[in-house]
Amino acid sequence: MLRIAIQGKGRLNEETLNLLQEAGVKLSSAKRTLLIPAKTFPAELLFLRDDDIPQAVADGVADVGIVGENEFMEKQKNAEIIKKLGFGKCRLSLAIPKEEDYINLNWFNGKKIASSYPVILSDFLKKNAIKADIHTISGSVEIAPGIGLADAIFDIVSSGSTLMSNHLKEVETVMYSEAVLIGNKSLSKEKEKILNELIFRIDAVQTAEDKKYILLNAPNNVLPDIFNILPGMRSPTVVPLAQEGWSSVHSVIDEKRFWEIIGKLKDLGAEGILVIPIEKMIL
Ligand code: PRT
Ligand code: ZN
Repeated sequence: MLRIAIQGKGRLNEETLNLLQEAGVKLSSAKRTLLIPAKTFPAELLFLRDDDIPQAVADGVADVGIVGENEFMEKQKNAEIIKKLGFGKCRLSLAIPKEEDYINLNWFNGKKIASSYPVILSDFLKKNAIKADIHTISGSVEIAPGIGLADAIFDIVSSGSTLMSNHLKEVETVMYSEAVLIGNKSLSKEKEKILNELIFRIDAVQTAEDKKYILLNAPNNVLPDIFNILPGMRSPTVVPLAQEGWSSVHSVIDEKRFWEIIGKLKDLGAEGILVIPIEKMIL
């Protein structure tokens, strides 16, 4: 049995549950108690505040956890990052009042900076030989300069709209973050085996996410050109159509190259193009 610590409420909760569900780790009960066994996988989910997840994993209260990389870095606990998960993306940045002139980091010398991430911030300041006063607060950091509590802030930024509505501007990005799977450093052989199965499944979900299955009809004389555009996993599948001289081609394409590929296929005379999402993909 593998115990997985996840955020009970908050920004990462829903996407974490979605990812686990797509990986076949479904909950046996919809009721939100602290600990819920999974129905179809030898795991149980422990719902915690994100702040407590790194410690729980380091101490072995949980075997693995899903938490923001920022929170993991801040807490400095003895666990390891196993995998980046591609959601909960944000950055940790320094921001100052909009009207201030800013040339470089020296602006922060002698200033007071409000933050919920004092460890990451002091490490960054030390590396850059800046001497500033860190004022640690646990929430509503962005209002600190406006009420005279600090000269600047160091906080999570996503779209930037919170900074804007508090008349602040982002001047330095210190780290990029996303949700990560972290693990205890000394798992038993049995738990390691379950974890490897979980990683395999998460990989299959993630690989499928940026791929599409494509089907199209094309005249046989343009097939070689179409194969050049559609490499497929090994090579495309080709099925002859009832209509003489035509084939149906099936393949997998990268979401990123989608519009470029579709345009080229149309130019080559492909017809009846179908594009279908892929749920899982095992390479
Ligand atoms: O209750 P618990 O302690 O579990 O949760 P929490 O309130 O401490 O954390 P929560 O749920 O707010 O965030 C969990 C994690 O989500 C963070 O540690 C980040 O890794 C990640 N994340 C991703 C974010 C954001 N994006 C985000 N935009 N966390 C917070 N924000 C906040 C930010 O603090 C700021 O107030 O959103 C505001 C900025 O957003 P923009 O879009 O206006 O720039
Ligand atoms: Zn928290």
